[in-house]
Amino acid sequence: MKIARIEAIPFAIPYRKPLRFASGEVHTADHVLVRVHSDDGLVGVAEAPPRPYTYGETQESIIAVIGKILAPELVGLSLLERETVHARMDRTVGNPAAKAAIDMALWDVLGRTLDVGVSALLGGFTDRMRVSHMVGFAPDDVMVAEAQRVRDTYGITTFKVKVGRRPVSLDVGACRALRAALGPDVELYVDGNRGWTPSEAARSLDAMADLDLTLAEELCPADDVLGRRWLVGRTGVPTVADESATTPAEVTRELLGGSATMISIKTARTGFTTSQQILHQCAGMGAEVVLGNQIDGQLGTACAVAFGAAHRLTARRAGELSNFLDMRDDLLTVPLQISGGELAVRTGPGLGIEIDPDKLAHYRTDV
Ligand code: MUC
Ligand code: MG
Repeated sequence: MKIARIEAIPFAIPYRKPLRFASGEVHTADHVLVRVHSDDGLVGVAEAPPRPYTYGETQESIIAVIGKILAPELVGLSLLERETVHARMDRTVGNPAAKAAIDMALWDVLGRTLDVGVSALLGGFTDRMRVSHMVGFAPDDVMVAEAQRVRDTYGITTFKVKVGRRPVSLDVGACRALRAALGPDVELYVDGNRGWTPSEAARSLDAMADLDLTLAEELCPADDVLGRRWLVGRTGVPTVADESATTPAEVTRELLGGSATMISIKTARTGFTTSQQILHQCAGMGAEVVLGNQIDGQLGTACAVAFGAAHRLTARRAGELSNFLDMRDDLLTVPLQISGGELAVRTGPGLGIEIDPDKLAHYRTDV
């Protein structure tokens, strides 16, 4: 039951269409497959999606930090020594996606070793989540057509609309077009990826006051703590901290400082162990959470739904679990399926998924 070897394998899968948002755009999933091998011959997997514009990580940096720093510290530890695993990883600052993928792959191999599903090990609250779909920047009619297609094909009725452009009327117009086309029964919320100043954010929320937006995520720069606190005091829309709350310490600052009222939990950056820590922090402080998406592929999404369904607080509202639909292909032997607006947790030990060796051979970029 010991960690025998940790691999970090780069792969690249193109998107059908790019996802565009205020802090960047994604055309290809240049991710890293992390495999943790146990000395019993079992293998746990997870994926690390680099988001340079948010955390400074790249595919190359993730491979380097795992290969040169993290893996050598962890090989030889028992799969059950999770506190020691984290104490050793925490000697190195930053690198959230690299650490998160190691953490989740460790849970996967632990589940396989014990012959138990990871979601059951984490909390086992339910076996599925409602899905929220993210709509990126495009002309209004294209955004509307995408939302309608996703609703009609997958039964999804919750949409996160990317905002944060200038002039702000671009996004106000897009949200207005979406509400008009989709009607009152869909849930709409917005994510600015730090694109607006507090005054632009306030003006935009005022201009959209009749659109019944349920949440406003990270509209302003993450470091603009006072500006974001001013915005919270001025709007009735709950404000979600995403890039400003990437660690338990930042979550404390956001909630106690009053610069956000809710927290986005992303397994791609805090794995299962630290996401649970954040979740318990939020539960203790009476703050709601959203299960977010770091533009994950199917493997990352399988991890996210395993976590989200495992806990009451994350399962309460739709999780952001559909970005993989924009990818041309993926690595799993059995693809994830969203239907009736829901995604089910995979059954089977660990994460309940297998990597297709032919697909990996095709998409890996290191051979
Ligand atoms: C989100 O919630 O911001 C966009 C960039 C990123 O890191 O995640 C996505 C979605
Ligand atoms: Mg966000």
